[in-house]
Amino acid sequence: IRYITAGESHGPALSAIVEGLPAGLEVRPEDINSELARRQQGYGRGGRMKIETDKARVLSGIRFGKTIGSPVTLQIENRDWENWTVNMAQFEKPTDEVPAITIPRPGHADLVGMIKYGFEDIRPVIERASARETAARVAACTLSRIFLRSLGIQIGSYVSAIGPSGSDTVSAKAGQLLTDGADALSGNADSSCVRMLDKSEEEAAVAAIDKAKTDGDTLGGIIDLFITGVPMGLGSYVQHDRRLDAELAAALISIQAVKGVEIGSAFRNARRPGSQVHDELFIGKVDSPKRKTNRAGGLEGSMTNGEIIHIRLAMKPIATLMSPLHSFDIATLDTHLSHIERSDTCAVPACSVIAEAVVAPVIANALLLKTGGDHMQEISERLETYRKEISKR
Ligand code: EPS
Repeated sequence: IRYITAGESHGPALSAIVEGLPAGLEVRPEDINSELARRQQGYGRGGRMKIETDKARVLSGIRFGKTIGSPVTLQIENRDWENWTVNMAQFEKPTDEVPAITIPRPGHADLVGMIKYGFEDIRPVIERASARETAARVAACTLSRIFLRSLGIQIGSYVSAIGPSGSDTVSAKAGQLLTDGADALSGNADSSCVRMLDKSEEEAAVAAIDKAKTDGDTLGGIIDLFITGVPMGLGSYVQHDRRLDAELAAALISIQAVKGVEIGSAFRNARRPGSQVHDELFIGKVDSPKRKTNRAGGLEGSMTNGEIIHIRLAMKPIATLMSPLHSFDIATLDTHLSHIERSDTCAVPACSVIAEAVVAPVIANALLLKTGGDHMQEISERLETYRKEISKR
């Protein structure tokens, strides 16, 4: 399964083409649109989310509610486009001069992007570097997520820290919720405006976001992501490009503003002796291997080991500050405070929804490499056979 997105933040629409989905997968528009709605949520979002109500239009690849094996085309209209038809005109030259943006924002793609692509105006960089692109990614990746869910594999997350608020350890509540699958965890997190599990941490996060907004500042945070129901043996240690931990990390780092990925408790593990790190093996009730800890995050030798996959992500604060940082005007070379573009104070809750989405095609591909198959029935039969086989060992 591969996918590609297109679209500018203030262009007419965002699009995605998803190729390689098996035939016979049941898809309902609401399954995609509910994920798009989740991506728009979160305390600390800016004005854009009041304008948009993202919905994906399916232009190919689905017939009578099921995939047909051919590429799926998805399109999400940008409602804000009607306010940008002059500034973002594709062919007509505007009658009045559209002022160029020439003061790059530190931490954004602006400076390098304009030099690299030879622009005298930062606008084209802003348009495509914008995290608005993740709406198309969520729509595209949700198809893989639906595929996985139909095979008993669920992806969920919660926000463990926003700025100074929150915690550094996995919440005990998350552990309890995960026994019912990762959907239960995400469902619970969705009831919080910052997707946190602890009410007092939520209050601290809301207060921190309010303060950042008043200060014209922004806040990043930490997200804990889990995948449940994954059989052991996906991925491989035999070649660098088949290592599943590497592929998961790459998918997550590709999300705008995600700067760190930790598998299991990797950073804490690094400071402890091996005897306190590795998850000891025991024989379980049905003679299958069991671990009492999961510090490896469900991945050993770059393969799934049958435990819950656990990944932690660090999102940096958004680079557009309403109290701007020091920069310079690239046209005049005068020092100047950086450009202000409408933005969010905090988008960590949205980022957690995006993270849930982008790992789905990675796991789906690893699963399809194991089972093969072009339609849902043969894939689910083969997976069932494989699950039975490994449960005997
Ligand atoms: C976003 C849409 C953008 C920003 C945000 C994410 O909309 P606009 O550029 O029209 O305000 O709100 O993008 C950024 C924070 C960024 O740095 O690009 C969205 O749909 O998620």
